[in-house]
Amino acid sequence: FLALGACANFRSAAEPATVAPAPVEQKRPNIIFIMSDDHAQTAISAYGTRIGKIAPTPNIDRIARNGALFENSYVTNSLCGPSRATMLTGLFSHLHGFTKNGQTFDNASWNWVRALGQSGYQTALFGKWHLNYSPQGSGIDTWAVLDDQGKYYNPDIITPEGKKVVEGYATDITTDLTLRWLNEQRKPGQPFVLMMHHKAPHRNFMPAIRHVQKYIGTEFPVPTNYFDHYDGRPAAAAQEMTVAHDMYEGHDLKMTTKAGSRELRFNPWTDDFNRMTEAQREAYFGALQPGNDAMNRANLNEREMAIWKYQRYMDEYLGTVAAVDESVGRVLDWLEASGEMDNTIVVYTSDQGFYLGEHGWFDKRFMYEESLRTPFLMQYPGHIPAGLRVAAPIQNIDYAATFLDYAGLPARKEIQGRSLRDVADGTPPADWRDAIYYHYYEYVRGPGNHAVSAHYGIKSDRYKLIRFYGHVNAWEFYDLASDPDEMHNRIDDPAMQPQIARMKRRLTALRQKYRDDGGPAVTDALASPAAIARGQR
Ligand code: SGN
Ligand code: CA
Repeated sequence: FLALGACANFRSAAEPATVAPAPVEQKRPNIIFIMSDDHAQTAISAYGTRIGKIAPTPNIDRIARNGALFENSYVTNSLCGPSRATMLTGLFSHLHGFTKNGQTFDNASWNWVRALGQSGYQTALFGKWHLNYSPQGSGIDTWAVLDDQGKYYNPDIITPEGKKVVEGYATDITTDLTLRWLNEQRKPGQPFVLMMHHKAPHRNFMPAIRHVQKYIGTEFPVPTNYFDHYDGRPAAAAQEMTVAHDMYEGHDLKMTTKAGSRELRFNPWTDDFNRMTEAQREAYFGALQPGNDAMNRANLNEREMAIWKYQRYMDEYLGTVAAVDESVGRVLDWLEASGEMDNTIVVYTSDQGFYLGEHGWFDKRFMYEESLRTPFLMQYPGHIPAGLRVAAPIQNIDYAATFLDYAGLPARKEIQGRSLRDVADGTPPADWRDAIYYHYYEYVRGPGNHAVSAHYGIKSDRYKLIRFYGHVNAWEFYDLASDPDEMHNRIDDPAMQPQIARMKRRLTALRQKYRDDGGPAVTDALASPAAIARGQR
């Protein structure tokens, strides 16, 4: 299409009648970038995880069958806004400037979607944005986004025309907008970037009516470290994110005050339920009532209650994942039916991982495995081998470079990540990274936040070294080969000192490579006043 256009422009009257045929131009692939919010790898069956076996995600798994599953996919800062800004720009948080939620992303910043748009792609975004009020000015042609974090039921949707309530369930509304764009607004024949970004399964974990009952009665295995005491791990001990004590019993777990009642326990943000229609409320809370009544009658002790909450958490979290999985299925079905499958890259990812009871937690933020990891699956038939499992460590700084590469655009030197193209071909370059760098900044106590101290660190194929600073000042060191659940901080273990020294040197080198001088230097003594002052800035 582009080649023909170019020919037509250059043809002049003086040109001879016989023109050598233009070289066949490689068709530029469409890109469908699907992202959910807080979807743990542990809740995707293609990852072969304990939860995935019980609550399968057959449609997300289709992407792994058609293409590649990235076994070692990580974020750079396990929080929504920073992660999204990183995906758009290919930069670590300190360089795009969005280090904590609530900061403002400058929509005028360079982003890969605008770059593809300027090169002839149509671009569209539906669902969660959460970088600021709207994508206005970001260079995305067509968009309709959830307001702020987004509501599960009857959400406010922001478009260039303003904000209005749309009746229905957020995941379905986002999918409907996506399919309507594909069917009615897209210009066939022109490549496109389409972003479908779900709110689910983010807190407060509300499944669609059709899925509220889906996992009730299923017994999920309680993680072996659910009753973690955080011995030797002061930062882990200082958090406020346990399922047992920090989840809001009304808002998150929809627990009632007594048998026979629909009155909710602690529920500070009433709008989530008040905005439901009477029919939605009846169906939703009606489905939960037998479980709530039984719990209220059972007079559970503390340990039993902690386990009851874990089971309710899984019912609700995985219930919301069910609609996300259906959504992915609808988009893949569309690709099959439209004949666009072979010319489309489909990515499924999340803005970060999430704790599903490991260490007793929900939420994310920490550099521990479950929230450092994020799902990443990518298909491109004929280009990415079907069923490939990629072991090379990747990070969300890589996405921008990847899409530029697949779209045939020049690499952008400012980008800190690398194109995944060779990795996804099954032939990772010899100089691919062998360790990843991470930096988390947001320390906030109080309702809805989780009091996780700022920290940075390095993960190699075997070891993880973390420096907490600001609120808690501490080093942690894990040997993931012998301690995959990160229960034993070996920082003071004499046998580990040579490894720790080596990892500190590698960490310093990564901080230099990524130009991050935020927080204390690796060599700063733990409690030095200068280090603490730097950590707090
Ligand atoms: C809200 C949640 C927190 C969550 C943050 C960040 N509280 O504040 O539990 O950590 O979002 O999530 S809530 O009670 O308001 O749901 S993020 O995905 O946007 O980073
Ligand atoms: Ca998130």
